Amino acid sequence: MGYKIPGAAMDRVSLLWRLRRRARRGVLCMAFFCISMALLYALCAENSVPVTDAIFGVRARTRAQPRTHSVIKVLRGGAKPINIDPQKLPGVVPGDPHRPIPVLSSPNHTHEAAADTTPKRRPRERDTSGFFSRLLPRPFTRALETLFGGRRRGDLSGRGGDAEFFGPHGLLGEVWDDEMSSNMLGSRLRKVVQNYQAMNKYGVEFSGPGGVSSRPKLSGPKLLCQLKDKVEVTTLTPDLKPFSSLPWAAQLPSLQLTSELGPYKSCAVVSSAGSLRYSGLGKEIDSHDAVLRFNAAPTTGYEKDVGSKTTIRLINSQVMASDDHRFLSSSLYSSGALVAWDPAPFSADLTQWYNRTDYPIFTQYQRYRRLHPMQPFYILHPRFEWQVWQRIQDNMAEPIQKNPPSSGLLGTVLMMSLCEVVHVYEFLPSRRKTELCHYYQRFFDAACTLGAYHPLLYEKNLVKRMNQGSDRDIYTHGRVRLPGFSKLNCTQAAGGAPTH
Ligand code: NCC
Repeated sequence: MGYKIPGAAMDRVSLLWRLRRRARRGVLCMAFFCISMALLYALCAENSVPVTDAIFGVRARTRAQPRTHSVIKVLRGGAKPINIDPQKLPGVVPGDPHRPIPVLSSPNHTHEAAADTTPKRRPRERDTSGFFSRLLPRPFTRALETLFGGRRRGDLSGRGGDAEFFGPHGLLGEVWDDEMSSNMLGSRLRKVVQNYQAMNKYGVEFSGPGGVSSRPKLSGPKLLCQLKDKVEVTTLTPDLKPFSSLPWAAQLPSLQLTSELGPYKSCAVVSSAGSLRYSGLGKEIDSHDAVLRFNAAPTTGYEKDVGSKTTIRLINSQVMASDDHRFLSSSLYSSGALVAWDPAPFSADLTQWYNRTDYPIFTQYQRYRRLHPMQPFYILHPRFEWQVWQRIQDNMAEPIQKNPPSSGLLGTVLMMSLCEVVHVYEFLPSRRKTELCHYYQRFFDAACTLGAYHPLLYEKNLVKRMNQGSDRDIYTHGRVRLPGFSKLNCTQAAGGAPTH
């Protein structure tokens, strides 16, 4: 007679068996979910779409940083395109203007002040790829890197996250090399820069004698004289067409900025770079006769590093138009004189530009003037931005992005026309170089320092060539010294400069 399992025990066995089967299914489902997530990430990373955006539609960001999902909304026509031009975001791979791809920027970075103060050149490249990366296909290693936190700094600078640009052994070296080229960038950022080089949103027409690569490299003094001779810092006045026939023309200052501001003896231009953090440069910056700052860069809370004096604030039209910056209501913009600029088509006259500004600079200008009629507020003539652009392109061995220079270089040239000597801080990164975009935000993106939309890489080459200070000053203070135009004697130096 066989052993008979009692009914209750039978139920328990089958219950246990069912539970084990469910647990097995659960584990299988979890594994499937994890693998799908990893694959999804791998796909997103390959296509440079932030995975958090792909999954949640939102990405951790700081207040002033444009939202990636708003970019997507703009592309779908779900938001007013006026406020965000996705093509100008630092980490955007341009190409198809209707489908720009945001580049994944490295989400994590610990700020470190370098202890070593000896300027030495570091090795250009480092292979830090691990055991798994050699064994597994790239998408899987990317997924593993993400899951275990390996995909961090240096991602934008390319080579699949292995290259490091800003660290103590970074590709940037100790002091900016004035022959930096887009070929030295990692694959992701190189792609961004090269796409912008090919794109021509503003209809730039430029062909120098003999092609860009055959031009001789000019000495610093010759470059400075070229800049002085060929660039004119002009601002809009009410007598200019089409403004002369517009009812609000009287809001424009009747005199040029250069005849109303300055001359100053010693000036500071404070870039907004993350490397200003923990710099302790505040006192030195404030000791200058005039200080120029950019866009929404604050001083409150950062006095020790960036000082508190603001004589001029140069703002781009995006800042004026974006809700995030509260241009009309924030007290940030109320000290010193304001100077605004907007990217104009290369060959447009003022009327054409007036009807086709990148951002609604004139509407915002009128509104601001009504609220703050006593504050000096100038608008740069768009000719100025393209004259500066031509100086950069003319002196580089490769085609640069066909977009206007960054506010950083525009502000530097503006100050050179007002001051006897100009000190530019952290435009050429010091030993504190970091992927931190701005000293006032927790957002990391190599493009902020190396350029994406703006030809920033080449602007920095030009400034390095013109620098009259020492490499040590750059390394320790991020400080460049440039002479003001009034102090340049160009009759001799400009003699050998090529004429264009
Ligand atoms: O970032 P931004 O510039 O305001 O910085 C001012 C100038 O400082 C120099 N800089 C900045 C950061 C960094 N890591 N390295 C640097 O050398 C640059 O010379 C820069 O011009 C601009 O040029 O107007 C820019 O403005 C921002 C943005 O519009 C404002 O900050 C407001 O949010 C642009 N960013 C985006 O469009 C997202 C930036 O590309 C250029």
